[in-house]
Amino acid sequence: MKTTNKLFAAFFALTVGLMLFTGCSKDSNPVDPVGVTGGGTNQKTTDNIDINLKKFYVSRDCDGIEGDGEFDFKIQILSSNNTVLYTYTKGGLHLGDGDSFNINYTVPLVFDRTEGNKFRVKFICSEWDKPLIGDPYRDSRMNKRTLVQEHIFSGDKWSNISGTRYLVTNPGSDCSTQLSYKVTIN
Ligand SMILES: [Ca+2]
Ligand SMILES: [Ca+2]
Repeated sequence: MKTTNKLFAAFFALTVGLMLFTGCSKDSNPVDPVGVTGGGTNQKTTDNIDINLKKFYVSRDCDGIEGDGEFDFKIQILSSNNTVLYTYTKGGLHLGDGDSFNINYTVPLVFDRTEGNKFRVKFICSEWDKPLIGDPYRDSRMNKRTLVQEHIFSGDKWSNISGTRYLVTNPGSDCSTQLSYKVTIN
């Protein structure tokens, strides 16, 4: 009888042990889904983007021996649906070949990191001439000359953001200006 009781007790203990072990295994399972969910919340949905408008530079002043050119320009930053997010204007600049005007202004913006989202930097430039009689008019070669650079979000990054960017009006001609700017993703 004693031997039978011992065997029964040993069997009972083993069975209870297995049940406890199985129970513990089931309880520990919910830990994994919590880890997956925690990783998902780290996805970045927006970028803080600084656009530093650096300099307006005159390669050739559009006036030759008549002296310095008379410039005005406008810079706009546009969203993907063409909403104007920022405008910078400057007029009355008298600048000759190789002269420049320092803008050095940073525009802080926030854009969604969604595939195909974009923003644009638009540069519009004019040079003015004055006849002997009558009102000043815009030089036909620099009459609201407009350049646009697009920056598109695709495959986890923005396009055209390495180094200083240049928008050059009439490159290589004797009536040519440029805007330089730099994009920084924070
Ligand atoms: Ca001119
Ligand atoms: Ca002029």
